[in-house]
Amino acid sequence: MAGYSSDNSRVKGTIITKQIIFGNKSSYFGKKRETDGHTHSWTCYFKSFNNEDMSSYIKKVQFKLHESYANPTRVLSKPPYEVNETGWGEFEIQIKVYFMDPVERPVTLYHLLKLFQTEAALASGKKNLVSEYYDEIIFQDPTQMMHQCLLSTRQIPFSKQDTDWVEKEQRTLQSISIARQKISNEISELNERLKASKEAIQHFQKEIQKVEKEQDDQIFPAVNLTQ
Ligand code: V91
Repeated sequence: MAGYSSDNSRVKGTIITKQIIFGNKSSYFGKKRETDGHTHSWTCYFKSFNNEDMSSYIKKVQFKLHESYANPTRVLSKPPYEVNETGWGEFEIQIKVYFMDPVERPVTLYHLLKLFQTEAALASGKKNLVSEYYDEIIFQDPTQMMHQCLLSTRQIPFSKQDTDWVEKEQRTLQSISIARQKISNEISELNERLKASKEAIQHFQKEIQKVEKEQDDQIFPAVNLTQ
């Protein structure tokens, strides 16, 4: 069949995996805004993990914000798939991804918007926060049309803001290694204290036995058979 407008045939035995990132970044104003009480600006986003242009196979991405927002359903039909907003609190955002092939079921993701820094991050003066998650969308036996769309993606050049995952992995592995060493040292120290305590217990048990024996001897002196 020419074209695929009415061709629902599937590419059997084919699995295509797309690596994705979704989440939000946020930044504190520094104070509560007088006009509306808003305290943070934030961006909720959906993007590829490996910087590919997803518009070849994604029709639109729908973000459903809290109903108190004006026009809570925000639809993006081209990248960047993101919503820029301001607010004062954290709530769940529904992200629904629609594909070029209408036969393909949309994928729904949920993200809890994060605005507030942890105590430690706040103390070290961090202003910007990122809360994002990795996932994979797996297309099994896609239709001819979807197969074409999935394989015709272009690479977007990396921007300065993008996370350097190789560097992040190295830093994470290093921090895990330091934590392991620290825990290992703590275990050694505790084992030494345990050993010392066991020896002290043994020492005192011997001491108790000695005192008990002395008391016993006072009541029942040993009989001298040589007399
Ligand atoms: C939370 C609504 C700015 C409640 C407890 C929020 C909407 C829903 C939120 C928000 C929950 C929009 C408006 C008029 C003025 C813990 N905005 N839910 N501003 N988290 O920030 O915060 S926050 S409507």
